[in-house]
Amino acid sequence: MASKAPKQNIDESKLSLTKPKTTAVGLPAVANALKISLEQMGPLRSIQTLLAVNQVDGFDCMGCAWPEHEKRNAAEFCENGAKAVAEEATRRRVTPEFFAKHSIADLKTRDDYWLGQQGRLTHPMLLDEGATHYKPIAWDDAYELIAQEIRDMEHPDQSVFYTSGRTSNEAAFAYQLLVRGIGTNNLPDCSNMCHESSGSALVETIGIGKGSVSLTDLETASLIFVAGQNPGTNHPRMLSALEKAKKNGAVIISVNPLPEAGLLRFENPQNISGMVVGTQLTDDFLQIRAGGDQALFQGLGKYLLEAEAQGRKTPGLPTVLDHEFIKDHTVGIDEYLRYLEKAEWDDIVEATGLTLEQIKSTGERLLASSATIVCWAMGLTQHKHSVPTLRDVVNVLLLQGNIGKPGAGVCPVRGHSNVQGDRTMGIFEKMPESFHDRLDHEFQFLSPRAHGFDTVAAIRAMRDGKVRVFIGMGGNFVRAAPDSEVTEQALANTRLTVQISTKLNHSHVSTGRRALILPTLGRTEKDTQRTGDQRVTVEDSMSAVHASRGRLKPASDHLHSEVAIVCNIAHKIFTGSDNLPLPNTPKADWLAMKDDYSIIRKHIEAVLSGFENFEERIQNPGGFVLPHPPRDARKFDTASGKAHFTGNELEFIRVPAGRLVLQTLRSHDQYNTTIYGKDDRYRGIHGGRRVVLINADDITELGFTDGDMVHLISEFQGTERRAENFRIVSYSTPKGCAAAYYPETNVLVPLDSVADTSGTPTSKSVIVRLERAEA
Ligand SMILES: Nc1nc2c(c(=O)[nH]1)N[C@H]1C(S)=C(S)[C@@H](COP(=O)(O)OP(=O)(O)OC[C@H]3O[C@@H](n4cnc5c(=O)[nH]c(N)nc54)[C@H](O)[C@@H]3O)O[C@H]1N2
Ligand SMILES: Nc1nc2c(c(=O)[nH]1)N[C@H]1C(S)=C(S)[C@@H](COP(=O)(O)OP(=O)(O)OC[C@H]3O[C@@H](n4cnc5c(=O)[nH]c(N)nc54)[C@H](O)[C@@H]3O)O[C@H]1N2
Ligand SMILES: [Mo]
Repeated sequence: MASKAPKQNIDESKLSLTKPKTTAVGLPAVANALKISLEQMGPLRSIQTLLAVNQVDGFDCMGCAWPEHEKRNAAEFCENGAKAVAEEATRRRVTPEFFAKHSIADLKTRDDYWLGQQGRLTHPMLLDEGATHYKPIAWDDAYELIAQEIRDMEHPDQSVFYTSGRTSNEAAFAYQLLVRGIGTNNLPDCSNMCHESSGSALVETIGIGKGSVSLTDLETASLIFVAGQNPGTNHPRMLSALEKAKKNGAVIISVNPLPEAGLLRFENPQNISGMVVGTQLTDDFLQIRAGGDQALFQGLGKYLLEAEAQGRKTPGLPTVLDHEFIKDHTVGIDEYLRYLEKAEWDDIVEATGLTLEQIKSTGERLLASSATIVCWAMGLTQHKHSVPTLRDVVNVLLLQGNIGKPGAGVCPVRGHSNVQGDRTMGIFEKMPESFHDRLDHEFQFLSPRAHGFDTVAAIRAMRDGKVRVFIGMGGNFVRAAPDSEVTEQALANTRLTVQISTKLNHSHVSTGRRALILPTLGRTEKDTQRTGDQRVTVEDSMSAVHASRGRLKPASDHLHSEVAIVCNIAHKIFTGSDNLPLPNTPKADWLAMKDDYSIIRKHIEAVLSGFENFEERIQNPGGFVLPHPPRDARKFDTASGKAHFTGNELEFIRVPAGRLVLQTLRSHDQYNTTIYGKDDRYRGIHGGRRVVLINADDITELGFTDGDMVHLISEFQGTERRAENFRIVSYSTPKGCAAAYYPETNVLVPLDSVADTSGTPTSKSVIVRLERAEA
């Protein structure tokens, strides 16, 4: 039997600490995954469900976007994938009776853990203007209400359509068509807060915003950087790939302010010998200061040039630099070299907090490598200077010809399981003209060309009263976005908020004047429409597209699929019998698309290149891999047709005296804003989340001791934001660099503090001071 959901918020007074771990996974992970699965699903459902994860003809794990191998293990899942699945396949339910019992005021006092643990949403619900409780509403009435609000708008840009990254390709494609049919490009998504900096830097330099490596490349690389990423928690299956790479002789360098367990050592629970021995994954750990990565890569570029001047060689090349590649396939090296010359070693050392010897020996690693891959995640994308940082990563790879070569390339490791696919489908506030042209041609209408709002712009527009309707396709906007109080007020300024969700979260209680909850199917569930059982498709971090089919009976008989919800809304708006048709409506048969998702796939095939014979190719168990010109043929879809070296001014964070730079990160027991449990096992934190990890010397210098309770005050351009009652934990992190969990600390991230070019909130560099909390 599934256990009862918690009755209380997390009791932070129960917090306890143990020594941080240096090894990830192994038997404790399996035990922990099973414990959570049994609690949520009971024994039979646990086994049935977990065995179907990532299997051919099973469903795609929603834990992360890491790719599957063609030859799959019987149990192709990891501890945190199992937890993500258990959260969705839980037997607990949030019913109309639940909403009758709990007022909005009551629900607002609950924490993310409590809300998420209540279970799956079962019925569409309406919170009417001025009401204290959600009440059930019929699906048709809910669709009518949305259509009415949209048709009442004075301008299409008064609506905002958010997407989180779990939505299938089919739902995403239909959704963007609905939105563009209404006449706006206001399509902010979680990517704006996540890998947008990667996309910005990669499109500009190599002509495509996606990673250029395959699993085989990773397993055959000779040098792998893992920078700004905690795969032991967030991409555990990546550890198996790193283990293989290691066995094949790769050198692995971890670049991180924190000594993350999974990066150091790994015990593979799916490999019996591994359980006994374990693998030392990291050869060199560079404990870098927050925001020091651009300096590191500039230093590495300088080192390669010095080695070139000394007449040294990269394995397989006559020189250090790959001159043939540089001449045939790149432009802009002179500009890059000018900036490298300007960068001073003293600044590089200060910015990184590393020694010159560490940087030089990393340079030696590059000189010894015939094929280098750089992997990264949020530690590199959520700083003010993230885009230049990633441009400098690309620069270093280009020098030795490490793009479009086996075992080499860029590897931005995506978060949500279909965030990359959603972008391919057109979930983007500024899609290229070529996409619009093909969309218009397929649906015989004129899609709007003016760029829409990204996440931060959408919050500003709502704050300023310019938005009437907010629709969230999954996700938890109010908690994921920066500046929580501002975002909450922004949503309150709208006339209607609609959340299409599987589970209860704070976005259901931070509403506009009226609010709807539209409960939807999850990926584990059977999706039956008029023409029979449907499958959907997803794209992983390495551009492989494949089918996903749920097997479980839906959590309630009243759920509509995401595709059905989109098509029903569109049908009401564009063709509803009581309404006059809008001018310039896409010619699409929304009801047919809802009945048979292969019709949507036909449209996708017509609009997007790379999807030829879509339906046929997803019969293949592994699906198919989308074209990637730099990877496949060293072709670059940039203005010059070549890869671009770029010149970037060296930037780094200068922390004011008496302050710390705070990064907001994930614990082991959470999925973004969903809190699975109270522990961060690898970091030795148990039973609570309101902790701030600080370097021991900083604690003393700031006049505190380990265990003190403090308030965190963020300082930005003369404004202050507060998050109260955090316990100081003395932790191995560079001086000046602190860490605390998201989303508790989102209240500290200023809305206007965003990365240049990409607009991503600077969630990994918030300047804070500490204030003693009264005991
Ligand atoms: N179990 C689980 N899996 C997940 C998620 C989850 O919440 N839970 N979330 C999913 C999503 S959406 C995403 S985007 C990914 C996130 O995956 P990660 O990016 O691994 O997630 P974070 O916890 O934000 O960790 C950031 C890492 O970067 C390091 N870091 C911080 N600042 C810097 C810096 O300036 N330089 C360097 N070199 N390192 C730095 C931090 O110490 C930390 O190790 O995971 C996905 N998978
Ligand atoms: N301070 C700080 N803020 C951050 C970050 C950070 O590192 N620090 N990370 C950022 C990143 S990388 C990301 S990606 C965003 C994440 O932002 P979001 O994607 O908006 O947040 P999630 O917590 O993943 O969303 C969880 C909710 O999604 C719904 N859901 C789950 N599965 C499904 C499904 O299959 N269909 C539908 N329709 N709904 C579903 C459930 O109701 C659940 O409550 O947060 C960002 N915010
Ligand atoms: Mo993400």
